[in-house]
Amino acid sequence: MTDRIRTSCPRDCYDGCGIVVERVAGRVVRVLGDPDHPVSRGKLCQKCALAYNGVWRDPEARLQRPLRRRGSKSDRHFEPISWDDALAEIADRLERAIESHGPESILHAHYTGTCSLLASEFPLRFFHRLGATEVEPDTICNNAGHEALTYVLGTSVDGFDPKTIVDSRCVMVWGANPSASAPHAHSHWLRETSATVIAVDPIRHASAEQADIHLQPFPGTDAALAFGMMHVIRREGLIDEGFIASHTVGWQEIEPLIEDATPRRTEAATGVPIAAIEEAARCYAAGPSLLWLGQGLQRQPRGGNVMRACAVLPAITGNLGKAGAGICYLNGDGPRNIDSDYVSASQLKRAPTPKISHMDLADALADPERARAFFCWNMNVAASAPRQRELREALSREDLFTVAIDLFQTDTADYADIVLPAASFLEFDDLVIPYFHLYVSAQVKVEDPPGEALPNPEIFRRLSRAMGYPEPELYEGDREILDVVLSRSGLGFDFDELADRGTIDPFPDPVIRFADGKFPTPSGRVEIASEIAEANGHPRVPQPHADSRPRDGQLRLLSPASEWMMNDSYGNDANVRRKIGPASIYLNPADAKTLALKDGEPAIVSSKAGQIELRVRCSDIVPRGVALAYKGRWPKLDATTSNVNVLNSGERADMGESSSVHGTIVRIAAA
Ligand SMILES: Nc1nc2c(c(=O)[nH]1)N[C@H]1C(S)=C(S)[C@@H](COP(=O)(O)OP(=O)(O)OC[C@H]3O[C@@H](n4cnc5c(=O)[nH]c(N)nc54)[C@H](O)[C@@H]3O)O[C@H]1N2
Ligand SMILES: Nc1nc2c(c(=O)[nH]1)N[C@H]1C(S)=C(S)[C@@H](COP(=O)(O)OP(=O)(O)OC[C@H]3O[C@@H](n4cnc5c(=O)[nH]c(N)nc54)[C@H](O)[C@@H]3O)O[C@H]1N2
Ligand SMILES: [Mo]
Repeated sequence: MTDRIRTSCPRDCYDGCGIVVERVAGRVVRVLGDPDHPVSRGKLCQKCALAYNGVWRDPEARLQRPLRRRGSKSDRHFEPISWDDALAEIADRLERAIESHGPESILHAHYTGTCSLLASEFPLRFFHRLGATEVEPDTICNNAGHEALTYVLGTSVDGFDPKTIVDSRCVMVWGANPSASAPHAHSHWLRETSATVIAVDPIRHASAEQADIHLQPFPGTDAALAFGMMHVIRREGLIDEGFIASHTVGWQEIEPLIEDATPRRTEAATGVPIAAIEEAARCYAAGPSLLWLGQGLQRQPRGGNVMRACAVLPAITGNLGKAGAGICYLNGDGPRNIDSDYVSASQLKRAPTPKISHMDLADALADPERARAFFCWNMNVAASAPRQRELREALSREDLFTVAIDLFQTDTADYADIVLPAASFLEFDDLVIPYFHLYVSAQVKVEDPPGEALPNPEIFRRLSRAMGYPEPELYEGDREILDVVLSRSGLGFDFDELADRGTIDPFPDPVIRFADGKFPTPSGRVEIASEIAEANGHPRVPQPHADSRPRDGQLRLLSPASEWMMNDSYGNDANVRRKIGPASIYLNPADAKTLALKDGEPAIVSSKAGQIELRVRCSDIVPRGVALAYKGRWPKLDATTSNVNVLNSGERADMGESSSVHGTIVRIAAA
């Protein structure tokens, strides 16, 4: 007998697809896109279709039992142990670390390996109670953008409702690549609109190719480009003076900088032709216009400044607070009223949580005084974090007690003392709160986890018990939490109804952000000039800065999302590996020629952080001076036992202690 169950994809992806799982006699046979879901429309993206019908459901590939390391870290030898033994050993080692060096000597790194609510937030209850040092999650991804947009708008998580596109005349996608990172937005939302689509990206990826206008700035020059567009807008009388007067502060302070940002200077700084700057500026200013600021955009040495500069565009053209207009970075819980703070129970903290940046993880873990124990969950730092070589050395410390919690034996798990097997999203109930569309979705259990694997929340309830903690919050059941969250949201449905429908759209009419003209900044207005930014050591207003081009035959390396991988989550799927082929670096044919590199041949790519051998691929989607190598490969599955992050020096962006990985400068020579 075949039955079909609705559930939802909890990956860190803009799309947030609805899923239908087909079971025969209670056994899952296929994982498909939900035909009734407004985003997936019956189709999963190609990578999830492969992985969810491949390695994610392959019990042989999955971790099934807790493991304990035998021998030294370099041996990578593990033996199964019982949950009780694993938990007892962890508790004992944590107690010893607390006694000798305090709870802050226990570090934990986590990110968005799964974004479902309980699996990502509930474990924080344990770490809050413990008093562990948190490796600030967003520093690996998007924290510069969060800080920057908060200066300007007072929030970085109240983006436009994608539904409002019906009233838009222009959609500008700046530094995001939906064709990889939001495949359904690429093939439906952007393809079906009658609005003019402008893509701003150094790479001519499929979304840029499909756009009406593609501006191709050199990486790290976007602030100069935004100023150049503002120059044209002001020169042509297209600014919205009423909006500026009543809803912004700092216009006079930025005007002289805009005056100076002539199209000629902008072209010289960014490489974007004057005619294209003018065409895009006119189209955007006429509006109503949407501005989607990607996360790739801010992974730059001056990424915070870039985001602030771009965020001035909607403010001076009145493209805020009305239908068809707005700016989107990410959407938080926002109007859905999801109380994620309740799920993470910050009241369990006994002192403010000590935090470090991912940019400092390798140094912190290398230091026996700072780090006695390390937990890595929902994350595979040995693949995704900067300074891969130093990080691996630090993880090799025999006296660093390490716990990895994952579905798979990742590169990070290879360094663990104890590996705990986690259940996948198909194996427990949870909530999915997508971060682009304003829907609410159910993650529904369709089968039991393999072997003894457990969902994250249950793992952390057991850890709390092993530590002997008395606080009842640490033991609250999943269903109870889901009920409380949904009832507090006031959205009018419970988990059973949501599970039945898969996804509910609580807002049939597009939500218009800032419709009341109020912004959660100190002045209540859009802060083009920000006193808080100034107090934090930044210029009062964004600057028309452009990074200089690499010299002496060096190139700027971009390592964004691949259409076939989901960060590093699918790097171990055999079919995904076939699609991505050997580890490669894409270059403009003219650069390859200058550097005497041949298509298909190996090259040594080096940066100040390290080096790696990659296969050269010539492609004219990459502009001159730029190199492209996708993130997400599993180091141990390649002959180099490393990936592109061996080149990432971990230098910080200008804000948020955040990654500037797209600012990496490399030299390439034939192997
Ligand atoms: N060079 C370069 N590096 C980058 C980036 C870049 O642009 N360039 N981007 C950065 C960005 S934006 C990000 S977000 C990071 C992402 O880096 P990571 O967070 O390391 O990658 P993910 O693939 O999201 O998730 C990691 C792990 O979570 C596990 N997982 C999935 N579901 C569960 C679960 O339910 N429980 C548990 N315990 N584990 C689970 C997966 O099996 C996977 O091993 O990488 C960063 N690294
Ligand atoms: N298939 C797939 N989807 C994913 C992910 C994945 O790994 N694979 N990862 C998920 C995660 S964690 C995140 S954070 C998002 C990220 O998704 P996006 O927001 O799309 O960000 P990136 O993929 O890092 O980069 C997007 C684009 O930014 C461009 N870019 C780089 N530097 C600059 C610059 O200086 N200026 C401009 N204008 N553009 C620049 C890159 O060329 C790239 O095309 O995607 C999510 N979705
Ligand atoms: Mo990310």
